[in-house]
Amino acid sequence: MNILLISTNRNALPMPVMPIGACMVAEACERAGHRVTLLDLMFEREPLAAARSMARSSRPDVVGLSVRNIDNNDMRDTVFFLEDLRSIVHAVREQSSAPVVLGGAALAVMPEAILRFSGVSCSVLGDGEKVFPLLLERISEGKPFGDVPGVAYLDHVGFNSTLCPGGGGRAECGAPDYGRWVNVAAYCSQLATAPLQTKLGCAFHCVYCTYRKIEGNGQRLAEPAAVADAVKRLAASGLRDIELVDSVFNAPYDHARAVCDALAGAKHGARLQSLELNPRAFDDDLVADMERAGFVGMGLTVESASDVVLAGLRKGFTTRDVHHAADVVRRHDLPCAWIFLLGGPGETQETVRETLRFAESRTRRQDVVFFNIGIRVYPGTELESIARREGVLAASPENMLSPVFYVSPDVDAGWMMNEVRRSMGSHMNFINTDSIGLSILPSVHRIAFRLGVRPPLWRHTRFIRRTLRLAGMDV
Ligand code: B12
Repeated sequence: MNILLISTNRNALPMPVMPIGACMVAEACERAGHRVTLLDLMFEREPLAAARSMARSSRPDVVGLSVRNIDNNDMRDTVFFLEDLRSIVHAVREQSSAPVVLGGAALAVMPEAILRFSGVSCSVLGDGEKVFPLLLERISEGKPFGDVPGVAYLDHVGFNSTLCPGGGGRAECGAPDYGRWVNVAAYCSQLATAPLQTKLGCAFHCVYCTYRKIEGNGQRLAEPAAVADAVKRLAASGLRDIELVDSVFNAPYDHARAVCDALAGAKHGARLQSLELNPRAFDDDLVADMERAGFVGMGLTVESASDVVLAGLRKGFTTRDVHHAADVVRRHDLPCAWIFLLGGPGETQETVRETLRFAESRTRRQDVVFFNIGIRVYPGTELESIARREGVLAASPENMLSPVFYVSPDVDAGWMMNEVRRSMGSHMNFINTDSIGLSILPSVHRIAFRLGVRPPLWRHTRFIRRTLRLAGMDV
C-alpha cells in the first residue's frame, strides 16, 4: 500500500525534536512491504498547504499522523497544540478519502479525548513500529482490526482499546536513518539532538507521570552492544549530538553502566546526553562511566529538595539521595541540569524555601537549574485522585485535554513564581518555564550553531542570560 505519514509536531521550543517515532514507524512500514512518504511539518512554512499537497500527490491508501505533544506543560503560558491537529486532519481529508490513523506519545496519554477532539476514529497506542504494520495488514484485507493489540478506536458503541504489546522482551534500539526522512541540517542548525532509546518502560511510580502508560512498567532493555552500534551509525551519518531519550537513563543501574561500557569501547565520536537521571541510583562510578562513554551533559530530575514533597510525589528517593547526588556532581566535570517541579502534593512556603536553599547552595555555578511550577494533571494518574480529594480539580476526566494543573492548596502559585524569579535574579544559571518558552530561542540556537556551539546549549545559560539582559530583556 501507499502510506503517507505526517509528523505533526511544529513546536520548536525549547528546541525542535526530531520525530524518532514517525521515522521508526516509516521504516517498519517499509519492512512490511509498503511504500512510504513521510512529511515532517516542523519547518514547513505553510503546514496545511504541505499536508494538502502531499495527501493529493502521494495517493495514500492510509494516512498516519504522528502526534507528540498535547500542550507545552506550562501553567503560566499554556500552549495547546491539538487545534492544529484538527486542521491537519481536515486538510488531509479535503484531498484524500484514505483512512486516517493517529499515533504517538500523546495518544497513549489520552486516546479517547484526542480521537473525539480530532474527529478521527482509529489510533495506535505504544509501539507503532509493531502495531501499525499489523493494523495495515487488516486494513488492506478489509478485515476488522478491533482485536489487534495496541489500538484504540471509536465505533457506534463508543470508545474501545486493546492492550498494547510490550511487557517483557528486549528493546531493539532501532536508530532510524534520520537523513532519509527529515531535514537533518535544519534540525542541527537549531541545536536539536538525534534521539535514541536504550530501553523502554519505567518502573517508578511518580504520582503525576504518564511514562508507564506510554511505554509500560515492564522494562525492555536494549543490548548494550546494539546501543553502541546505533550511536556509531548515527555519528558516522553526521549526527554527532545524540540524546538518550529513555524514561530514566540510570534505571536499571547495571544496564546504564553496561551501556556506558559498550559506548566507551566503541570509538563513536559522538557527544551524548540524557536529561532523565534519577538521583537514587547515581554515584561516582556511573558518572565516571558516562564521562568515559562520551557524555557531554546529564540532567537530574530531582523535582524537590524537601522530603515531604518527594514523598507526596512518590519519587522513591529522599533528600539524602538528592544531597548525595550534589556531592557526586561536584566531584566530576560533567555538566549537569538540575530539574525541579514546584507545587506538588505537600508543598508549602517552607518546602519551597528548602528546595531553593538547596539549589542556591549545593549546585555548581556552571550547571543549569530549571524550575517548573504547577504540575499538568492527566486523567488516570494518582495526582488526579489527590487533586480531586483535595478539592483543587473540578474538570471531569473528559475535559482534561485542555490543560489543567495541580498546585498544592497550601502554597500560592504566584508566590512561588516570585520566589523563583527572586532567586533567578541572583543566580544567572537558574531558569524557569519563561526561559525555555522564549520566542527568540530559535534565533539564539541558530546564532550559537553558526558560532560553533554544539548541544546542550544550557551549558551556556549564565552567558546567554547575561547577554540578553544587557540587551534589555527581562530574562
Ligand atoms: C525525551 C523526551 C523529551 C526530550 C526530547 C529530546 C529529543 N532529542 O528528542 C526533551 C527534554 C527535549 C523533551 C521536550 C518536550 N517534551 Co518530552 N518527552 C520525552 C520522552 C521522555 C521520550 C520521547 C521519546 O523520544 N520517546 C521514544 C520514541 C521512540 O517514542 P515516540 O516518539 O513516542 O514514538 C513511538 C510511539 O509513540 C508510536 N508513534 C509515534 N508516531 C507515530 C505515528 C503513527 C502513525 C503511529 C501508528 C505510531 C506512532 O510509535 C513510536 C515507536 O515506538 C516522552 C515521554 C515518553 N516516555 O514517551 C516525553 C513527552 C513526549 N514529552 C512531552 C512534552 C509535553 C514535552 C515538552 C512540551 C515539554 C516542555 N514544556 O518543554 C517539550 C516539547 C519539545 C518539542 N520541541 O516538541 C509529553 C508529550 C505529551 C503531552 N503530555 O503533552 C511526553 C509524553 C511526557 C509527558 N509529560 O507526558 N521531551
